[in-house]
Amino acid sequence: MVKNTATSVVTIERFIIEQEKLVPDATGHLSAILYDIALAGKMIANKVRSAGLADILGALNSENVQGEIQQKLDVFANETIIKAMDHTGRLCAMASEEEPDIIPIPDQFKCGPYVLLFDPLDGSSNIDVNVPVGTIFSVMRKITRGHRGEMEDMLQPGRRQVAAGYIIYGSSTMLVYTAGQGVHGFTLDPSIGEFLLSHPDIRMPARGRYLSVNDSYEQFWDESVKALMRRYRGLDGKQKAMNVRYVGSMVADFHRNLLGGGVFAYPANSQSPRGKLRLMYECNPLAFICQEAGGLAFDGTQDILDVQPTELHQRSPIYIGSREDIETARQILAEPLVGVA
Ligand code: P6P
Repeated sequence: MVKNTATSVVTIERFIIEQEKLVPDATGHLSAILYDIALAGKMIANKVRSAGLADILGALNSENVQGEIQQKLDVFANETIIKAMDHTGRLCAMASEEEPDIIPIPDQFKCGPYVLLFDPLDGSSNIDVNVPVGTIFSVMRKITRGHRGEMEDMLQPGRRQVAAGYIIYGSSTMLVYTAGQGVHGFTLDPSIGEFLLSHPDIRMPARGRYLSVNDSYEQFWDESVKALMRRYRGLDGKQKAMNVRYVGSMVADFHRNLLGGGVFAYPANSQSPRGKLRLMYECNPLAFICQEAGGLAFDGTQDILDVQPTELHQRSPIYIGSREDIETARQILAEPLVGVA
């Protein structure tokens, strides 16, 4: 008798097709975008893994639109994603953290019904010291008339995202995404070059163990933020102290909190009144994932996903993570502080 050798191995391709069947009017464009991003992720992972050997570590003598020194891997990751996506006929435009304006689809290629926004390599200043970095992406439908994507197609509130995800180049390479039907994680098996389903239907614990914040900015926070951090640290006696874990790479900090529960906070401060992190391709995609996993994300006054963007590279304060911990932030940041003028 032939032994059933079928394995329970589920590749990301198979999973995406199964998910597509849940959407009656699916055209296959979004599924194809997700495959293509997975391919780009494998190519970037390959370079990140060997960065210490190839001549691809270190900085270029160039700055990106954020005024940040570009790392060689930043530019490689940016170009890899653009080349993987610009000819497929799924997108009408792209936007990247590394590029000042929207990236049009070359004339020789067809345009499609979606836009892609991405941070090709978030946390890249950590590359040379082998700290995990990540690619973050966000997909929305085109809303303007005509074939070509326009800025208005990009500047939609995060609630309009149809898919979002990240690839974390850590101890293993993982792709985590949502298309509105839960959050699912895939681990790259380098021996076969496939992302395999390893974390189906991720749910974020309602209350977290970890607090991720760079408190070297404490002197610049307003009093309500200081009160919130005292609460998280158990210093006002109202809750158990959270463990502080701060990698300085948002994808790494977020991923740990997604799986283990916790809060990542990058508050506004007097030096950076709108915080540091970018709304369109850091805060929005991670907020969509977080919400789909049962968590919350807000900017200190409103849900991140409700913010109406006005600029492609605008920054936003962010408090993102376990639902109950973010509700605590809402309460404390909304309270008029007693005894403070
Ligand atoms: P700071 C990396 O540069 C990044 O954009 C995020 O990945 C990270 O969470 C944050 O900045 C770290 O910023 O000011 O704490 O170094």
